[in-house]
Amino acid sequence: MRILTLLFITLFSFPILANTPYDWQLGFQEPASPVMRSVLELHDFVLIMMTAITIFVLLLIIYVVIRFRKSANPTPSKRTHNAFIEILWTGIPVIILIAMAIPSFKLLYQQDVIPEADMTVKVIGHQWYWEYQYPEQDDISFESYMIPDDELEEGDIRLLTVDNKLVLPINKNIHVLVTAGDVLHSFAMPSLGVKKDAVPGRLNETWMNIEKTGIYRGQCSELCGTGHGYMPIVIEAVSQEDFIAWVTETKTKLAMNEKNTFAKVNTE
Ligand SMILES: [Cu+2]
Repeated sequence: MRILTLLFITLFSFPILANTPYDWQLGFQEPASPVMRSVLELHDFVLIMMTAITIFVLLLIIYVVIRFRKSANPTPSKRTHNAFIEILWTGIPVIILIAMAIPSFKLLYQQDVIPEADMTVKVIGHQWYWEYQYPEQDDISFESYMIPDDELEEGDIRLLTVDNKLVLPINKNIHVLVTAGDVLHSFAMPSLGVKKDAVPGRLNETWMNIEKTGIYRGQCSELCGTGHGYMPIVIEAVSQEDFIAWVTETKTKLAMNEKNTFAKVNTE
């Protein structure tokens, strides 16, 4: 019983930092956008169906093994067809697949059709850092590099801390344009339900609506070279007022630094 309790605690304990991966994590990060909420719903639904089917098939196998074992059933039946059973095992899976396809298509459209956008942000993947541009905020543009291990400070998370975060307002439909400057990358934010390929010469688009303020962490999710594991994405979601204040502050910083090396300004 104690082992069971321990197992239960291990499997179902929720971390304090839900928007960040943690040791022995199972399952998803806490959803923080409507799309991720739907992803989680579909996942749970399909998982329940899968579990039920697996248990049903297992019970069926156990029943057959016991009921039709050689000693209990010495002369096996020679029957090869049973129309009723055949209709059942074709019809039921079809119904199950349709039941799963409907919510799946709904989710696909929810991710794909971009609602009226409140703002646009452009994300550019490079070997091996991200560049963020805010075309509607006077073309603010800066680069975001990972903080290497020897420069980490107390509380920083290894491989998931950057010098310049992508600052975004909460409760806004954010139109995200994704592209790359050199090779394939992928912009992925687990707790926001976003994963979009960054393709050189092509402009992909997606959207997100962040529901809570906080720090969200993601990583490049397309193998892009030796630095692939060292180009995390960190989003800082703030209130609308804080966002406006950040825009003003950043514009001043950029103006002071003609060559647009904002990354340097911020860490000095
Ligand atoms: Cu990459």
